[in-house]
Amino acid sequence: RTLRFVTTNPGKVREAEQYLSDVYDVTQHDYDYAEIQSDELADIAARGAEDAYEAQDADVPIIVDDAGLFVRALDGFPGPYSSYVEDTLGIERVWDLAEDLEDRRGAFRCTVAYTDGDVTETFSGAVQGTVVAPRGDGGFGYDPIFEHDGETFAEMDTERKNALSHRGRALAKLADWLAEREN
Ligand code: ITT
Ligand code: NA
Repeated sequence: RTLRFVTTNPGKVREAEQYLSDVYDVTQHDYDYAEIQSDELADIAARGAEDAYEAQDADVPIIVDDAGLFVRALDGFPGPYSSYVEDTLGIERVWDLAEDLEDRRGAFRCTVAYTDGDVTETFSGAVQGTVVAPRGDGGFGYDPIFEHDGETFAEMDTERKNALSHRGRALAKLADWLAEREN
């Protein structure tokens, strides 16, 4: 069985495969869904999944993943704008902003939306951490500046990051839900 993962980010696909590949063939699917303006990752992901489902000329289940880094003392910035901020400022300059803060705590949040055309369901996960100067060359995105328990996510391998991460938690819920529906 195939699951189409609508994303431009191969790092996300790699992480999803670890949870889903015993049952599903997870394939990266190109579809430029219009991201609705919302502060809620779940709304953005669910609408994106439904749009992508409608747009394909097949009836393959779709997943979409919307994620972001939320820095507490910056009122949750960059949050839903994380992708834009990574592309424009870059993570080095996000660190520059955070460096001056007394409280550098933040969280990664992720929502994975699944739809099979009949049912749409969202699964969320979060992980707390601290924004630090960049370290490590694994992972992707903000991983080098996000430290959890003394290690940045970029210093961890995929398996270890998944065991702790926002996405890993959301994917674990999705995998459980899919397994339950099979029975
Ligand atoms: P798609 O929308 O095509 O899936 P994207 O990378 O733009 O790819 P998001 O909008 O969900 O995905 O990501 C928002 C930003 O957060 C983007 O800059 C990502 O690099 C970053 N991000 C998401 N998950 C992350 C993770 O696990 N570790 C580090 N950065 C992450
Ligand atoms: Na995006």
